[in-house]
Parts: sequence; structure tokens; C-alpha cells
Amino acid sequence: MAHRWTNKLTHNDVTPRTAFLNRRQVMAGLAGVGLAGIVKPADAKEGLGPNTWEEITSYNNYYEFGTRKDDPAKYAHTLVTEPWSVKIDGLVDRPGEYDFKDILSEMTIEERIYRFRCVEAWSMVIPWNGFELADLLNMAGVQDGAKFVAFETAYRPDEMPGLQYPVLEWPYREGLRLDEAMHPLTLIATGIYGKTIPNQNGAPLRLVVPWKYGFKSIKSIVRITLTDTQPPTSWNMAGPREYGFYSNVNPNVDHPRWSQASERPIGGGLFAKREPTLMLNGYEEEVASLYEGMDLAANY
Ligand SMILES: Nc1nc2c(c(=O)[nH]1)N[C@H]1C(S)=C(S)[C@@H](COP(=O)(O)O)O[C@H]1N2
Ligand SMILES: [Mo]
Repeated sequence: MAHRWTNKLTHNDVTPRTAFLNRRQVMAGLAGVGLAGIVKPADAKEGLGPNTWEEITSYNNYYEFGTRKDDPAKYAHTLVTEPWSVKIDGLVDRPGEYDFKDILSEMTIEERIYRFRCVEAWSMVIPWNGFELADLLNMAGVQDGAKFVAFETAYRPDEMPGLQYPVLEWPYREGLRLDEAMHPLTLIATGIYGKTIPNQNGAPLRLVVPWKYGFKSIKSIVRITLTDTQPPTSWNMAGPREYGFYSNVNPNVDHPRWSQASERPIGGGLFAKREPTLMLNGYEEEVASLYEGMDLAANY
């Protein structure tokens, strides 16, 4: 990619402090450091403020710890995230088991304030800290024949009580087309609000693909495989008609059981107004070219 994506959703309250922390994170080679001050969510210019730390870390989907929204915050502390390594294999020049700390020492941590839209039609705005997935893939050296990237979450029955229920095909699996994976918007998040990402949000590293439904953003990654064929994905296997491989946010393509035309912003209170869902979750300008000539209703 020639250009780096620049953030439209920066604001005075978050940016200076986290920029400072990011420099320290890079120097220390750490995912996060303690944040002394309280970061106030507000975005006067955009009329769109990030959700609070409390909202982002207490209303979660992480089925390995249960299917209720408050299960991950209650139970994910049992996941041991240190030490952590990520196996990178398949069509790469330098396959191997990469230690998470070694990965971090090679990456530049930045802040990205992204919209986040779950397929269930709720949404948040989240100030992530992380690095571009492309930088990690380039570190491993993507080979010519690679066309897709497959991801796997840790499978640890002793640490993940939800794995005893066959809700999905475990381990949780996701995938992207290589060009989607290499897009500068595609992030590996290691922090939120300048702090180490909490377990319930996918520690120590999780994918964030802001123009796709939230389930594509796989948590607690242990394996990344470059392949020449479209990989099987857990939600697609569970409901192929309901959850497509692409799962791009699209207000014009409804879920078979509910409308995707609008969404419920988390934090607006019980009677909060629904908001219209934006094409590609508001990132049309950046990513629409990836899908030129494709029928987005057929390729849902
Ligand atoms: N391993 C794993 N990753 C996952 C999930 C999950 O259950 N397991 N849930 C997905 C769904 S449906 C959503 S909406 C987001 C939620 O991310 P958040 O809890 O950080 O907001 O994580 C995604 N990644
Ligand atoms: Mo979701």
C-alpha cells in the first residue's frame, strides 16, 4: 500500500494523550501502559464520540466465554495471555511461531478511532491502539500464490468455559481476501484508550476490520495462515445463509431475520434513537474499490 490511512475521527481529548502513550509503547515494545488520566469521550467536530471504556469493555461478544453480553467481562480473566505466540504459516517466506513481544518490537502502534458495527445491529465507536495487519504479513513475507488469509482464535477449554457448548465450530475461525487483509484500514488491535486491550476484547491481539460486521474481527489470534483458497469461517459454517464470507456492512442487504438499514448505538440509553447504517460502515471512500464489479447482495 502506498499510503497510510489518516484518521478523521481524532479529537482533542483523546489524541494528545494517546499519542504520547503510543510513543512510549513503541519504545518499550509493550502493548499498553497504564493511563493515569481519564480520557473523556467527545467529538465535537464529527458529532460522533468514542464510547466509554466501561461500555467497550462490558458489552461484548466473545462466545468462548459465554453468549451473554456480560459473560466475557465476567469470565475472560482466566485466559492466560502471557506468554503468547502467533503461528504464521502457509504461503509465506518466513513461517514460524512468532512471540507476541517480538512482533510488537517490530510494529508501530498507532491510535485508530473506528466505527464498529455488529451484525446484530448495535454499534460503537472505539479508539483502538494497534498496527496494520499488512505490516505483520509483510514481516512474514507473503508469497505470490497467496489469495486469502485465515485466522484462528486460541482453543483452551481449561481457560474458556464457553468452549464446552457447541455454539460454533471451535476454534473460532475467520478469513479475509488478501487485498482486504493488506488494506491500510485493517488493524491488529493491542490496546484501547492507550491501555492494554482487556481479555474480553480479545487480548493480546485481535483483528479489526471496520467496514465489516463485527464477527469478522476475530479475537485472541494464535494462527494466521496464507492460502490460495477461501478458508472456512465459524459463523459462515454455523449459518451460511445468514453470515457470508464477505459480511461487509451494507444497509441495503438485510439479514434474513432482521433489517440492517439502521443500528442501535450503544450508550445512547434505553430510548436512544436508531441511526441509519452507512454503506461499508462509513468507509466507502476507502474500500469500495475492493468490490468494484461485484454484486454485494450475492456476495454478502
Ligand atoms: N474468538 C472470537 N472472536 C470474536 C467473537 C467471538 O465470539 N469469538 N465475537 C465477534 C463478534 S460477533 C463481535 S461483534 C466482536 C465484538 O468485539 P468487542 O467485544 O470487542 O466489541 O468480536 C468478534 N470476534
Ligand atoms: Mo457481532
